[in-house]
Amino acid sequence: MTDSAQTWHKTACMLCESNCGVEVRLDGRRFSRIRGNKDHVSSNGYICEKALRLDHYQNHRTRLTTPMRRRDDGAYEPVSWDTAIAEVADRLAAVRDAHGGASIFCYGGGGQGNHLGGVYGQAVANALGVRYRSNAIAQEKTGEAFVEGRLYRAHTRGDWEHTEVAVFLGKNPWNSHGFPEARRVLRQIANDPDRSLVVIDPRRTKTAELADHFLAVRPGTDAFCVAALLAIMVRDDLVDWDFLHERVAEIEPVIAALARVPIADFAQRCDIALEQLEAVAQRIGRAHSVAVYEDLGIEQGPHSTLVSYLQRLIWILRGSFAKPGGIHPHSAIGSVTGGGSGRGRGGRPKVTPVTGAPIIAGLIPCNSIAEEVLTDHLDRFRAMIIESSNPAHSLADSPRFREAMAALEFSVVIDVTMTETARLADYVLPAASQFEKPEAVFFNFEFPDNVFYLRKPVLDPEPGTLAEPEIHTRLVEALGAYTSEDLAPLHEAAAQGRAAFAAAYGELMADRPELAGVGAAVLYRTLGPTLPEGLAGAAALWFASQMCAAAYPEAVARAGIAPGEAGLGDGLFDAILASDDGVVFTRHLHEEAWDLLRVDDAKIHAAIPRLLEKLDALGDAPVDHTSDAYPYVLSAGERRSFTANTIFRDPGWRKADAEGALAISPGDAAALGLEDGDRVRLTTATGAAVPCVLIDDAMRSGHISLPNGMGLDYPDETGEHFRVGVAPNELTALEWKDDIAGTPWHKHVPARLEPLR
Ligand SMILES: Nc1nc2c(c(=O)[nH]1)N[C@H]1C(S)=C(S)[C@@H](COP(=O)(O)OP(=O)(O)OC[C@H]3O[C@@H](n4cnc5c(=O)[nH]c(N)nc54)[C@H](O)[C@@H]3O)O[C@H]1N2
Ligand SMILES: Nc1nc2c(c(=O)[nH]1)N[C@H]1C(S)=C(S)[C@@H](COP(=O)(O)OP(=O)(O)OC[C@H]3O[C@@H](n4cnc5c(=O)[nH]c(N)nc54)[C@H](O)[C@@H]3O)O[C@H]1N2
Ligand code: SF4
Ligand SMILES: [Mo]
Repeated sequence: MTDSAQTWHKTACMLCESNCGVEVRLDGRRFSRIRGNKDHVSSNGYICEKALRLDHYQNHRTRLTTPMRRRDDGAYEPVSWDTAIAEVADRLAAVRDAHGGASIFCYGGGGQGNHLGGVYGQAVANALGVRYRSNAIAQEKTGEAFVEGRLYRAHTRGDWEHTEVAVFLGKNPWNSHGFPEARRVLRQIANDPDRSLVVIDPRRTKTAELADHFLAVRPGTDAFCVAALLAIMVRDDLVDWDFLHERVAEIEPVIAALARVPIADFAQRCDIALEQLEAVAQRIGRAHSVAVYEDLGIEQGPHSTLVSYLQRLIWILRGSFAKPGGIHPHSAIGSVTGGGSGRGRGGRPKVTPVTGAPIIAGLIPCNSIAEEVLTDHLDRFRAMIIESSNPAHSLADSPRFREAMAALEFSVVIDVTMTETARLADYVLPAASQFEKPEAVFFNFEFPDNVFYLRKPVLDPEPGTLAEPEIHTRLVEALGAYTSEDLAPLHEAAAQGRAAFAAAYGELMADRPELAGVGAAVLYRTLGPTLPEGLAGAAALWFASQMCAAAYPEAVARAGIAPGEAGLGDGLFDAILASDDGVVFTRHLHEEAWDLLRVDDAKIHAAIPRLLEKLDALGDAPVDHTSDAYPYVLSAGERRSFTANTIFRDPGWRKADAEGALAISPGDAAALGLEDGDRVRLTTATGAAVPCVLIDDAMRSGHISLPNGMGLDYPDETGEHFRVGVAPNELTALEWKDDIAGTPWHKHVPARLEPLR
């Protein structure tokens, strides 16, 4: 073997939000070996089985290597980059000129491992006057954002490493991870007699098997379950009154509402024994700290925003905040929500233009997107820019989304491969892969030490592809946002050093405030060329670092960051560029958590009247939405060992569960005369499929489950396309959604099963 084949290159796994540090060895452009990076600042060498398969992302049969333009007959033809950029810019400008920037909708901008491109995509959006955008977060976390916006105006996370009682609510970290070294942490809690693991899930997941308390809730009834738990805590005085008096405003109406909860009735509705709920309440009630992690199991089901609220009351009642083992807000270096959108005249829109759906965290609800297109309303969306996302597969009711894309005047997709969505677009622009450019995520949610990792390219871009910073900057320039004369002073200043550059950049933005919106492109063109080779795409982080240092100067300094030529933010940027293993960018003290809440009185505002009304009305709500025609509850899209959204397209990456079987309880299978491996007809109100069956005694009777990310088209050796497994959103519907946040009920789809024999 040559030396280069022996070299380990540091990067990250981008299959889930944990982004564990990995090292890869190359054989040409193939990843010949992969291992965890022991020096990585947050993952410390930890990886799961999926990371070992990353070569299936980097090397496969459907990598795009040239821009594509759709012809009138629907087929795609390759075009040059110059043609593609000029035509895409012209077509977008034409839609803007005819109908305004608000008629152009942006979707995506990042996935599980790549958020840097999205910063530059925002520059294109700003150049066009785009006002509406969304991404996958608006089909999971906007209910949470609604609640946290009212309680304390911050995003929070739990301290899983230290908490005494960890509660996982509709979250299966054994499979889905989501925090550093998830499996190690789960095992540690499970093995420690002084700590407890509580799991609330209808399925006895791997996480549930480790639990001290497993509440096998009836699907869709978590609101009853958590309300009963809270009511027991109030009834039995398991509440930290000192904390409530000192740190919480408006607690009285909350306590009063909880005192009205009919505990025994609610326990029955969620199908959990009263004694079990009491035992959990007692355990939480005597704990020094408790932290709750909610995820898709409740976010994509009935009453989801209400449950997001109720679960937070658990740790609020216990005062488990701003201390080790508790819940904490965190610093940020960038944002994955719509923070930057909707600038300009009239401020940020609060509802969508056609259906008036609520915009939360700057994102329009995913279930409303197609309806904002398929109408003759004058303010409908007429064009879409989609990046790093596969909404024709991942949004509810795929047929409706396909219809919406067909109705657009113009669409462009930026992706590494010809996805289900790309195949509906007018133009497809091929991006360099995540291992061929600098990348980073803004999923930086740790406290008191928060970490950021800029990964450097392992390979040169695949010929024919460009990295997103270059693609977007070319689009911004084709749209005429600035001229090369505008940038000349910055080029000169950049040659003199960072201090001169900072001064010149500040001057330009003061003179030409309209350029602030395309600042990322300006930085890429001017600061980018002065950065180490291959890292020009990191230029926008220079600005993000300044903002971060300005927001948390003491915490950045405490993290050991020394000021650079142009101040502390400049020093932070250099530290990020220099590190191969990630950096701690802020180090807070626990009591400073209160300063991170964006409320004037540094208090938690416990009462959310709209949700307290819902709590009072809960007794009248049905326990589920099944019927004689659709007697099962289908979880359409659970995370398994071998699912990774739609990041891998080659089905050959799976070592197990190749087809993505439909999991069903032994009793239900027997009643239908089904055996393992049988095919069954699965029907919902919107679609039907014929999955194979996996009989699994971890399933509750009446609950069935399909994995996410399946049903992608992929060519065999002859070029013939085939599809493995069920695409879940052929089975879901736009109307099944939360009435506050508009998040879909992917985990609660009424369904029918019919044996084929
Ligand atoms: N292996 C793998 N890991 C991933 C991903 C992946 O594709 N594959 N995707 C990543 C992404 S994008 C995300 S958002 C996260 C999601 O991570 P999770 O939310 O943990 O993933 P899910 O398996 O979809 O749902 C979690 C649990 O909800 C349960 N559930 C279903 N219905 C109900 C209910 O009514 N009540 C309750 N309490 N629970 C219910 C399911 O049984 C399941 O165990 O995972 C990330 N990690
Ligand atoms: N029924 C059902 N639907 C669901 C879910 C469910 O549980 N059930 N889960 C939902 C959730 S939580 C999520 S997060 C979404 C995920 O769904 P999406 O947000 O659509 O994202 P991914 O499937 O992760 O797709 C990532 C895309 O990025 C592309 N890509 C990879 N690398 C690059 C790159 O470097 N540059 C560019 N430009 N593109 C790149 C990939 O090819 C792929 O097309 O699905 C949601 N949909
Ligand atoms: S899939 Fe997630 S947990 Fe597994 S190695 Fe990749 S980033 Fe880490
Ligand atoms: Mo997600």
